[in-house]
Amino acid sequence: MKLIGMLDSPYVRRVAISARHLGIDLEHESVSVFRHFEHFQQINPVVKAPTLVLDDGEVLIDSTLIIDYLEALAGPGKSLMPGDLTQRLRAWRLIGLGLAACEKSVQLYYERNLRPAEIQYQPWVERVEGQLAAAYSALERELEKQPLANGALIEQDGITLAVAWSFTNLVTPDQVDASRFPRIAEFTAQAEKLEAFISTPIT
Ligand SMILES: N[C@@H](CCC(=O)N[C@@H](CS)C(=O)NCC(=O)O)C(=O)O
Repeated sequence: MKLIGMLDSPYVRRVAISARHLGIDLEHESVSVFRHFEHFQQINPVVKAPTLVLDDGEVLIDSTLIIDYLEALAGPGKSLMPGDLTQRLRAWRLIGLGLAACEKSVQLYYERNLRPAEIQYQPWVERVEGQLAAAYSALERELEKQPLANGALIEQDGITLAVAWSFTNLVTPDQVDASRFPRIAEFTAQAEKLEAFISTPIT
């Protein structure tokens, strides 16, 4: 199986890190949705990263669905999701917030870097900045209520949170003041020391 996409995409990176924690080997091809658009199109005409190409040539998209597939392949006892329903619900909430933070960071990045300055729309930018701050504020409150497992016990909520925070720091660093989100910053600093994170560097 081959994972297509750049590791500076939080979606690609969460798949790569999850695969390692699930004990699944993925070949990785760094193809950019922008710089290698035509090559990407040949692999997947929709040009979405991540793309997972299965051994029989079938193509899967969307990080959450790809991770779902990897979870199914890994089998029982290896899941990155809690078995207990209350904890699983919390994980779904946190993952949703982490993915929203990724999406809002991507939107800001595209607005600032792809749209010519003269047609950037400030009310939209402010709306997205507010949504990004709201997602991280909710995550910070969640960590205050209950710490997240880290280290060898890290699960999908922790992986997604750390990948999101590192990504926002990379593409829109002005949006993430570590002093406003100290628990998230500390959690991510520890997660980035894990082998699976180090071996899938964001840059
Ligand atoms: N919900 C998707 C989002 C994937 C996504 O938007 N990836 C970006 C790269 S970070 C992409 O493919 N951008 C190119 C495009 O949308 O045209 C997921 O979880 O995989």
